[in-house]
Amino acid sequence: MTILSTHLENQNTDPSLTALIQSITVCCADIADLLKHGPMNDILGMAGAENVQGEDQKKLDVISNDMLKEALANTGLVKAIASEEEEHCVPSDPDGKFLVLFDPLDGSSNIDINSLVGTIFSIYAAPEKETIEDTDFLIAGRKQLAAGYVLYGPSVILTLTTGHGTHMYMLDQNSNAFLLFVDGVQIPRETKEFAINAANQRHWAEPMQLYISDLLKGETGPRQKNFNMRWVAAMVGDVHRILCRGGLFTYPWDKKDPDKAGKLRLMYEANPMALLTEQAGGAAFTDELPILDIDPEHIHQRVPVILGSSEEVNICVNYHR
Ligand code: AFP
Repeated sequence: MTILSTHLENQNTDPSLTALIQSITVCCADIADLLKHGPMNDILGMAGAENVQGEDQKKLDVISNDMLKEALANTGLVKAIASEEEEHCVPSDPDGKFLVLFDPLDGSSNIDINSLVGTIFSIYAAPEKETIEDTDFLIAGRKQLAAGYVLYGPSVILTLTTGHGTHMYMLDQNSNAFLLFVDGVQIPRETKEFAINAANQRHWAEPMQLYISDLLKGETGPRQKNFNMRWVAAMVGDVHRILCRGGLFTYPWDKKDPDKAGKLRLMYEANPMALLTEQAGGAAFTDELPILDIDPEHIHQRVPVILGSSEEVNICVNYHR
C-alpha cells in the first residue's frame, strides 16, 4: 500500500506542502492516541472555559488545539494559524509559506460518549507580508492549496485533497503511517439518505421545511422514493459517510438566532469540507451559492451548509430559489 508522502509526491505536490501535511497527520495520530486512552487520563469533560464562539470548551478541545499549534510552529513552514478555539489568528514563523486554519476537535459534544470526532484543516499560501492579521485569512475557499480531516473512529482515517481529487488514507497502528486505501473518492450523484438535526424543524426557513417534508413523504410523495436519515452530530462523521456512500448533509439557517447565518463555520469547517466534496464529484452550497465562491468577511463567519450528492444538493437548493 502507498504511504501518504509517496502518494503526494506522485501528484507532484510541493515538497513543503507535503511536509506540512505530514506534520499535521503526525499530530493527529497523537490526538487519536489521547482519545483512545481519554477515560484513563482524566482528559474528558469540560475545560471550565468558553471559546470565542461562546461554547463551553472540552478539555480535549484545548489540548488538541495546543498540540496542533505547537506541531505547526515546529515546521517552520507556517506564517500564522487560525483556529475555532482562538479568537484571533496566531502568528508563527515570519518566513512561513502557508496559512493554516483548523477546527482541532469537531464534534466535541461527542467526546464524552465515545462517539465520532475529528480534526478539520485548511491550507492556503501565505501572503508576502511581515505581520499577518485576521483579514489576511479571508481568502475564498476555492483558493485552498489543501483541505482535509482526520476522523477518529474505529479506524483513524485521513481524507485529503490538494486539488487532484479526494483520497482516503488509514492510520496503520504498527508503522504509525497513513496508507492510501481510496485513490479517488467518487460520491454517487443521487441518494436516498439525508442528514439534518430534525429537532430544529420548526425553526427552519420554509423552503427547507418543505424540502425535508417532501423527503419524509417517501415514495407516495413528490420525490417518489423512500429516504433514510442519519445524524452523527459531528460534521466529520456525516461528511465521511457521504464521501463513502453518498447522501445529503445540511445544517441550514434557522430562526432560533436569526442574525446567525448558520451553525457551521466557513473558514475551518464548510470550506475544507466543500473542497473535499467537490473534488469527489459532489456539490457544496449555502442556500444560494457554492460555498467555495464565498468572499469571507470574518475568520469565525458562519454559513448555512447543503453538501453531498450533486443531484440531491441541486434539488434542495432549488427549493430555495
Ligand atoms: P461541537 O463541536 O460543538 O460538538 O459541534 C459540532 C458541529 O459544529 C458539527 O460538527 C455538527 O454537524 C453540528 O455542530 C452538530 O450540531 P447539533 O449539536 O446542533 O446537532
